Order: sequence, then structure tokens, then C-alpha cells
Amino acid sequence: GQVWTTVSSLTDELKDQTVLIRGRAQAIRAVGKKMAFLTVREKGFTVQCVLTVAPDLVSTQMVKYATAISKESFVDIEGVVTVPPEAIKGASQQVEVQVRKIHCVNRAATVLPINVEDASRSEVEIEKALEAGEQLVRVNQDTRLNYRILDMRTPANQGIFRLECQVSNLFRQFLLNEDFVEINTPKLTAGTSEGGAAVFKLEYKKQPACLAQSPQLHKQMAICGDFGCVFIVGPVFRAEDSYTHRHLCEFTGLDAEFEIKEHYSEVMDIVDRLFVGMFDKLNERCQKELEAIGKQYPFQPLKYLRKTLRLTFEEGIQMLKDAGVEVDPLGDLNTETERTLGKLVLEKYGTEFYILHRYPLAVRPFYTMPCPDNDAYSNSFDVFIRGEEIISGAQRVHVPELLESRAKECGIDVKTISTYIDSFRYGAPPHGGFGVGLERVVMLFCALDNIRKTSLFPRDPRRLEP
Ligand code: ATP
Ligand code: AMO
Repeated sequence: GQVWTTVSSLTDELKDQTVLIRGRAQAIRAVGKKMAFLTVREKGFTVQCVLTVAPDLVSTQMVKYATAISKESFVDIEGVVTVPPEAIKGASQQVEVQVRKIHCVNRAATVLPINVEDASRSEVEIEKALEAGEQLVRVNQDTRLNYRILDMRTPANQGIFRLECQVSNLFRQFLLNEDFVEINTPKLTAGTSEGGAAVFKLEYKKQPACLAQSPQLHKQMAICGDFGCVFIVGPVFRAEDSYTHRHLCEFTGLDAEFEIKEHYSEVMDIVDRLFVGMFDKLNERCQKELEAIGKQYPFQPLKYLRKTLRLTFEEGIQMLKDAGVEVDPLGDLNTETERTLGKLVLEKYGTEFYILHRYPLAVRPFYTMPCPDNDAYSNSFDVFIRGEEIISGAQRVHVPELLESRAKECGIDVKTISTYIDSFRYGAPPHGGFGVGLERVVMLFCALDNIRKTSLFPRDPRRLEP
């Protein structure tokens, strides 16, 4: 019948009250035999708990018991909230708990592969600590990922994955409000949707099959089935053959597809409203998360406009040319030129979030609608945050004959996608849509340097564990 208080809610409003908390023993420090400090952490929030030997407080045995608790063990603490005169370093909560009772609920091993406190520090804090001669182990990315459940406990990681939950939640809420229908599409497929080599092949009951590279074909088929507007949140598989900071072999795709009336700008309109609203709400609702992330990985808030900037691919090429960067006007942009363009756009328009549209047809997938006025270009777009792609979208070809010839031109074995192409023979409306990489949105919103930081259990060309 006791009432539990969360560590995050321990503020000076609870001064002099007795509280009961459960958390992990993050750090334990004895001061002589009569006093000990215990940092208790719960879901990334920390509070300093003080044990002081006194007749009506705690006994020397209790201090001994407390200092023997191994780091990361679960403890229950009953105590009184006090407000110390000075700021408390190394704890998120600015109050202390004067311990009356302490009980170790379950012990952690005494030797841990990662010290969560060390793993929570920023680069600057690590440098300072090392300069001050502190014993500290820098935790590298592989160690973090090998022992992800320990790494996950840092305040920054608690923030990152709670923020990620909000991104997919806001995507879903926005589209449900717009009368979209959430559907599920198969991840076991007969053929590729995005073409190229980046596909995981497998055997499906003696039949060759692949893991879905995107829900592309099935989301379009749902439009042929009269759902009007659909969306999908689910895993996407890409057999990436190189190791980069922004490619995973499995990521979470946020996909939408819907009928359009006149123009592919209707697709960009949805992207614009969805993302501007999403960024506003993230900044508003996730302040604690953003603060925790920024404390370990300092970053500037994303600069974005009320109405998202749209540039044509040709305008982008021109901006690059004017800056002395030579690019193929009908080729794709590489990672470096995308980043350069991002910088130029920021200088000229003051935004780090923008849409580049009317891409050359040759660099887009076969299902992309060519521009009616010039088929060297296409009714397609990419969306960038801080110079890196987070979304691809387009109007699609809804005429079966054109779809079939485009697939052939792109070297796709049309036999493997015949049911898809046939869907358009029974009448199909003009439509378009887009696909978002969830991990990329979070990575770039927070200016993180690596997509592995925003995937809970990343899968990359070298990693299939844990
Ligand atoms: P998607 O592949 O889904 O379109 P993306 O962000 O990977 O998303 P691409 O158009 O494939 O976009 O690639 C853009 C640029 O990123 C390429 O021109 C290339 O320079 C680089 N790139 C793409 N994939 C890889 C990879 N697997 N390894 C290294 N660089 C890559
Ligand atoms: P595209 O291939 O550009 O488009 O993928 C859509 C978005 O998914 C993300 N993404 C990735 N994220 C992590 N690791 C990867 N290997 C990876 N590859 C892509 C990016 C990208 O913008 N069917 C189309 C979408 C559409 O037109 O509706 C498609 O799959 O953020």
C-alpha cells in the first residue's frame, strides 16, 4: 500500500516529505564510516541519496550494507526530501533524499562491461575529467552496441529512444487525423521494389524470395484497392554493401501513399504540414529528452521555416555551380554535394529543412512518374535535414503500359512483379507518396553523427548481434 515516487518527479515541491523510490545504484561513495552518498537513477533521471549515521536516522550497519551494493543493482529507498543550499553536480534532480531505509532488491554483477556513469558523459566532460587525472574509461561505439542494454540506460539514450517513439507516434496521429488508413504489408516478397543489388535474398519454401526493400509495391496496390490514403510503419531491409554513418541493413520505414488530384505538389504539401507540425511538437513536448540528448551530444536546434522551402533540382544544381561545385545536371547528388547544398541553402534561405524536387528521371526508381513537360525529369522529390536525406517521394506511374516499359528500361525482371503491374490494368487513380527513414529523422533532428545511435539494436553489414 505504499506510494511510489519517480525520480524524475523529485523536486523542491516535495521538500520535507517522505518518499519511496526504486531505482538503480549508479554510484556509491562512503565518507568515513558515518556517511555515504548514493546516486540513484531511474529512466535516465538521477538523485543523490544521503545516508548519515544518527540515532533517529540510519545505523553504521546500514551504511556498510549500502556501500557494499554493486553498481546498477536495484534499490528501494525510503527517505525525506531536502533542498541543499548548493547545486548538486552529477544528478539531474536538484534535491536530496535523506535515507531512512534502504533495501537492495536485486544485485547486478560486480564487474560490468560498461560504467553507465562514464558512458553518459559528453566529449568535453571526458576531456576535463581526464585532465583532472580521473580514472575513466572512454566507451567506444562497438562496446556500447555489444552491451546495448547497459548503454541504453544513459540519459541521452533514454532521450533518443523516447524522442523516436514520439516521431513515429506523431507521424501516425497526423495521418489518422487526415483519414489515412494504417495497413500492414508483407516483408517476405517475390521481387525487389527499389531495384539494385541491395536486397536480401532467401528461400521461401523452395521458391526464390527477398526481404522487402520497402512497402512500395503493396502500398500502391492498396491504392488500386480503393483505400484512398494509406500508411505503413514497419521494418525495411537493405543489403547495404558498405559501412556508412547513415545506412542500416534494417531500418524503420514510415511510408504513406495516396490519391492525388492534379499535381505531385499535393504530396509535398502533406510532407510540409506533417513535418513542420512534428518539429514544433517535438520541441514543445520533448524538452526533457532534448535536454538529456544535448547534454551528452551538444547540438543546435533545427532551423526550419513555417512553410518548407521547395527548390527544383535544377535550381540546386545552379546553386552548386555558382559556388564552384561541378555536378552532372542529370546525375544523382553524392553525400558530399548534398551536404554542400545543405550549407548553401542554410546561408541563402536560413533553413536546415527543405525539399528538392523534379529530380532527373534516370536516378529515380522505375515507378516514378516522368515530368509531363520534359521526361528527362520526374515528378519526384527528396527531403533533407542538415544536408542529408530523410525522405524520398514522388508521383507514381499509374498507366500499366508505361509502368511495364519503365520497369524493363530499369533492368527489372517484370515476371517477379507481374501482380503489381497487373493491379494497374483494372483501373488506377493518379497517386503519389513518400517514405521516411525513422532513424534518420531522429539522427538529423538532433545532429547526431551516426545512425547507430538512433537504432536500438542496429543491423549493419558487420552487425547481427545483439
Ligand atoms: P536511398 O538509397 O534509399 O535512396 P540514400 O540516402 O542511401 O537513400 P541514395 O540515393 O541511395 O540515397 O544515395 C545518395 C548518395 O549516398 C549516393 O550517391 C552515394 O554517394 C551515397 N550512398 C548511398 N548508398 C551508399 C552506400 N551503401 N555506401 C556508401 N555510400 C552510399
Ligand atoms: P528510399 O529508398 O529513398 O525510398 O528510402 C526512403 C527513406 O528511407 C531511408 N533509408 C535508410 N535509412 C537507413 N538505412 C538505409 N539503408 C536507408 N535507405 C533508405 C532514408 C530514405 O529517404 N519507396 C521509396 C519511398 C517512396 O517513394 O515512397 C523508397 O524506398 O531516409
